[in-house]
Formats: sequence, C-alpha cells, structure tokens
Amino acid sequence: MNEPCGFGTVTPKITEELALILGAGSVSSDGEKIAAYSHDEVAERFWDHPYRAEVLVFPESTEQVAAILRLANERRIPVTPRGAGTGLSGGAVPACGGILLSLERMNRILDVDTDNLCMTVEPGVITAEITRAARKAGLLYAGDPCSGDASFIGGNVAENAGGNKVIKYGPTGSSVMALEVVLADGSVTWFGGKRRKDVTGYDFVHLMVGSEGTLGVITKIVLKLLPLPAFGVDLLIPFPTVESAIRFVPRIALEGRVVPAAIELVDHHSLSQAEKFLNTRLPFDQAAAHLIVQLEGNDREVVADETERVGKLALEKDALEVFVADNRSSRDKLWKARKSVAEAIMAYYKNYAKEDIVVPTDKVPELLFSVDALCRKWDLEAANYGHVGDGNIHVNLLMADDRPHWHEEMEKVRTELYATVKELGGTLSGEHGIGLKRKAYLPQFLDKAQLELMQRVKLAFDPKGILNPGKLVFWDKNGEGHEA
Ligand code: 2HG
Ligand code: ZN
Repeated sequence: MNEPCGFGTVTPKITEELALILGAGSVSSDGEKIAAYSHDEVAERFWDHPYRAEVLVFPESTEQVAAILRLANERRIPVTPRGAGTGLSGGAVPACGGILLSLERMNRILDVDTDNLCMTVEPGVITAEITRAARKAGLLYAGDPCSGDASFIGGNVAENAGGNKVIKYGPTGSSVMALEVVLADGSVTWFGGKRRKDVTGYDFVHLMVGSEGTLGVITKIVLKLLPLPAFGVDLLIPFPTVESAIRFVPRIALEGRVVPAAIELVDHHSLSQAEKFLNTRLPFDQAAAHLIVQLEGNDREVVADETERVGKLALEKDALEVFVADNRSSRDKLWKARKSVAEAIMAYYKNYAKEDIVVPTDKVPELLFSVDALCRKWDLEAANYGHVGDGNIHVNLLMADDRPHWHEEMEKVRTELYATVKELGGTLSGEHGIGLKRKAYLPQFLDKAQLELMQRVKLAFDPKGILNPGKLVFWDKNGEGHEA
C-alpha cells in the first residue's frame, strides 16, 4: 500500500507562523506532548513504528482552523484532525507527520434550540455532555457510543460512531442535520441547516459523516434532538447458548411487536472480563450469553406491557431467566458492565484483535460458528459482544501472551475471518472506521469502481491530499495519482 508522499515539513518558520495565528500557548513542539497526542486507543505496538506529528496545535475558533488549513495547503503540510483519541482504528494517528490539529478547545455547546429540536455544538464537546444538555431541556440526543463519557462529538461524526441505540435511532449520522466545515484550502462552508428535509443538491452532510477527517475539518455540528422518553427498562436475559440468544433477536420485533432502543449481546467470556474488571457480579453470569434489551416509552403501562411481552417470549424461546432492571442503580450497573467490556479486554490481554464486523442480522450465528472454528484451528480464545440488533459484533480474538509471532499469526486469522465475512454479505467495520488499522483490507470489500470514486471525491475536496493522509484513500507512489 502506498501512502501519499512529497509533503512539506514543519520548519521553525512554519511553527512561528502557526504561533502568529494561534498564539504561542496554542502551538506545541514538545516531543513528549506530541507523542501523547499521536495515537488513539489502538496500541502503538500494532504499527511497525510509532507515527508522530511534527507540531501540535489547539485552535479555538473556525477562523483559526481556516488559517491553519490555508497555511498547510499552501505548503502542502499534512493535517490530522483529532478529537479525544478514543478511536479504535488509528483514524487520528498522524500517519504522515505534519500538523496534529486537536479540537479539544473548541468545546462549547452553542445553543439548545427547543423550537427546532436541535443543538449546535463545537466538535470538542464530550458526547455525554450533549446527552446531559439535551436531557436538561427534556430532550434526547440519541447517539450512545460506549466511549461516550470520553469521546468528542466531532470524532463521533467523523467516524459515524454507532453504539447502543442504532437499532432504533440510527448511528451518529442520523442525528446530524448540518455541519460547518473548513475545506482543505481554508474556505469555510455550511452543509445542511436547521432543516429536517433538504434535497437541494448532493447530500454533503452525510458525505462528511464517516469521512474520517479526509475531506474537511468539522467546526460546528447541528444535532437533531427528540422527545425524551419518560420511562425505560433494561431486560437482562441469559441464554444457554450464544446461538439461542442470537436467534431470539428477530423475534422481538416479529412476535413481540417492539423496536427496542438497544439489543446488545455479551457472551460469557466478555461478561466475565467485565465482572473481573469492575469487581462485580451480574445475575446468572454462568450463562453462555446474555442479551440486554432496552425498552422505553412515555406511558408506564405500555412499557410494562412490552416488558412482559418480551420477557414471556424470551422464556418461551430458551431464555434461562429474565431480569428486569427498572431503577437507576440496577440499570447503571448493567450498562457499566456492558460498556466496560472493551476496556477490560485491553487490561487483561496483550495480544488481541478487536474486530468491528457487520453481517446481515440473520448471518450472525454463522459468523460466530466460523469464529469458533478459527479459535480451534489457531488455538485462540474469543470474546464476542456488541450490537447484535444491528448485526455488528465486536469479535475480539485473544491470543496467549507467550506467542512470539502473534501479530503475523493474527494477520492470517484475520484474513480467514474477513473471507467468511465477505461470503456472508458482511463488511469490515460498522462503527469504528477504517483508519490506519483496516485500510489494507479495503480492496477486499470495495470494488475498483468504488475505490476510484473515493479517490476522485478526495481529489475534489482536497487536491493536495493534506487532510488526514494515509487514511481511507489509496494514492499512487508519488502521492499525486489514483491507483488502488
Ligand atoms: C463497544 O461496543 C465498543 O463496546 C468497543 O464499540 C468494542 O473494543 C471493542 O471491541
Ligand atoms: Zn461498539
């Protein structure tokens, strides 16, 4: 895979110019600080060498971002936009050096508009703060990534983060009404508006969503808000086998006539890691798998009725038990366990592959059978969990600490896994993104026509290729061309 090259470097003169734009306190050339910002949650040992930016900047306004991009574009310096660094694909890793553009100081909620049911925010606002601000106004912001206590909304938009409520509300992109974007040449534009409908031209809002910082830098976001459901419950449903848990999922809509806000799967191995990490126990934790089903609504009776219906149906379809969490503390305990699985695995395993596979929902059992077969063949363990209602499973492949060539071995396992995923009509990533981590596998999932189209879109937005180079798009070896 070739990366774009021929970029300019950040000379002391350029650093001075950046300091003139931003003020000296907002520009750092400190090696340690740059190293701390030059990665996300993908462990650095996954790359052949650590990637480092040459300079780190902290703009506080759209005008400053625009001035930085004007300068960078003129001198052809790479710019890697960065949110909170909670990403799981290396999307914010500065693969080609240059300027690392942290958006952490653009962290204001600009308005909560209760007449138009939307909120305007800067990209550095923590996702959970958005949820809280909406709630204070009696409204719901539906995005709910598991990293929401730390991630920034800008990163959620750039990666089209999913999370736990996609089955009912869609991923982050479904909540995005408008974006203010600084384009590669420093010009500023708005895509969309405080409008619920808009077919006036191409849908640039949703081209920007999930574009991983390769097409522009997002500086303001208008998010759709909804009425806040008055009542909610979470059902924790243990099953004797992973398959029986998965097979129950479509029955919830079909026979239960309910669209839950969330349907999550946590297999035994995943749950036990979270329990150990949090030093807690959940009910019936010896079961092979648990589903977490979240139901919500405005009428207590209706929610109670749906709870009863789904619970009864689950028991008819092999569930071992149904636990209803209907108060704050039991609901929080349950979600804390679910949301800490990823961190627990990173704490207890050194050699892992965190996957973000999506398959058609009816193919999830087949996917997990093949994961089992891979585990036997390669002598691995797996922890399978995630957003089963969306067919998006975080297959975590875990290898013993003492396997010296684990990385190469894992590469082979992954190649086999992806071949199966492709056969099942699935794809590489549902919500974590391609970034640096998955780029080499893109041609397995997107055909030549699509890859070339992506290159042409990239060139239209960013002709000099300065925006987050090394991600999503293939360039020829001179960094000028379009060869996949
Ligand atoms: C989750 O759903 C996150 O918990 C992280 O998307 C998944 O680390 C993972 O594999
Ligand atoms: Zn997830």
